[in-house]
Amino acid sequence: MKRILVTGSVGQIGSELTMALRNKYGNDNVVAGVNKTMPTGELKDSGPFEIVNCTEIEAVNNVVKKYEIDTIYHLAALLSAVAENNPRLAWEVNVNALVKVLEIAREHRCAVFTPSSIGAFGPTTPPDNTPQDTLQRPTTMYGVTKVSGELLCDYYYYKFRVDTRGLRYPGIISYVTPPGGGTTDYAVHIFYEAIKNKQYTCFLKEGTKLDMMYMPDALDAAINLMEADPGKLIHRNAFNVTAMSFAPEAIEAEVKKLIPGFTMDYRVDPLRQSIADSWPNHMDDSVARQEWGWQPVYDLPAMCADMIEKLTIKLKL
Ligand code: AKB
Repeated sequence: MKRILVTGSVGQIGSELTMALRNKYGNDNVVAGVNKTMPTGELKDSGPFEIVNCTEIEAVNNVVKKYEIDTIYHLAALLSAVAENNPRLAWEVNVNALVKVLEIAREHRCAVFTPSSIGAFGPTTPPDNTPQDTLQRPTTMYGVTKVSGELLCDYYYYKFRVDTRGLRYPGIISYVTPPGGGTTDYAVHIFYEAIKNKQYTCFLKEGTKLDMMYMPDALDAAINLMEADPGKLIHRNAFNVTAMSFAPEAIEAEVKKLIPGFTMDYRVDPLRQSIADSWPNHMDDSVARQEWGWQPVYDLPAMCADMIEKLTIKLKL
């Protein structure tokens, strides 16, 4: 049985991925790595957790040794808008901490999962059907850290044979833990406001098309990639993966069908709009489909229906 450490385990993806991994591999085999925010509820009660600041190599080393970890899902990272407001911290967390995790993985022969993002692309990348292997000149600090992370993971595989694997995630939509400071967060906020107030003011402008994915698919993608036959992986790190691509008006129309009377207007946030404008409209994820069988379940209508059902229960409305 695998022995897993999840860093960033109280974050948007980490909180749900830790639980999915505990369900699959056993509660005691999955350690929730936390930094400043302590876990609560099921995440805290269902299995071990440890305070591990990934910028401190000894902290990571101690947890890996204590639990005999063989696989690290390294999710501790700053999202795009936060990174743009604090580029030095973004480099420290998104790159320097990753190097430390990779060094520990090299020493203890751990496999490492690291998420990249659509943010690894830039304005000169082909925006439609963005190929797996293409031009990457991001203009955000977030993007610079994500490209660096992709290259570092490739390097540790080729040079030291560390089993590194990764995905370029699109915006992730979930009703469990809200995202913190991303450019795609509007596609989560819209549901909270639609259910509570039947009104939402969107911070990206009409026509801003971006790739998105519902959380169950994002969790399956990470776990299935880590379970994939290594002999079939040519790319290893930074697979394009997407499940849907839409602009704000398309999700508005879908939400309206389920919550009659819902309205949306726009107040554009210049920072997040400029970040979104530098990202692709829609990635080609056929390489992930070929190499390890990537196949999302949720499209826009299915995601909206499930979000509204689950969030209404969560908000007790
Ligand atoms: C963000 O908006 O920063 C993230 C991402 C697409 O990487 N959700």
